[in-house]
Amino acid sequence: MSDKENVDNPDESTESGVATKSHTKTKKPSMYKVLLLNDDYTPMDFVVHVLKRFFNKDQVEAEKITMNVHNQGVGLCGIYTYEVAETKTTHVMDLSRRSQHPLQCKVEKE
Ligand code: TYC
Repeated sequence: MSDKENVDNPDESTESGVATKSHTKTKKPSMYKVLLLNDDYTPMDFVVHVLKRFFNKDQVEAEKITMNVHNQGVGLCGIYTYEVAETKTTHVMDLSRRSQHPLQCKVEKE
């Protein structure tokens, strides 16, 4: 807490006695995990494509995450602020539905 105080007036020795704003809000936003869930029907290649397109993974990383989901039932795509996590999840679910794959994606508070 103390390291977040007086960030707009770091040198208190120069204080004039006139009140200035001394407490800047620096609260970090809550972060949210985007998770992919396994199913028996979505092709591996589609999952890899989703991870590259929406989560900026390269081929090798996308294949690793896909196998992780396939073997463990769930896998981490990334950790984002709430709006970014929800938007990415919506994009994944939209493309999955339009492609007629049952792939599920969900947001979980970190
Ligand atoms: N289990 C799927 C299959 O065998 C592959 C798959 C991987 C599906 C990851 C969903 O999130 C997923 N074709």
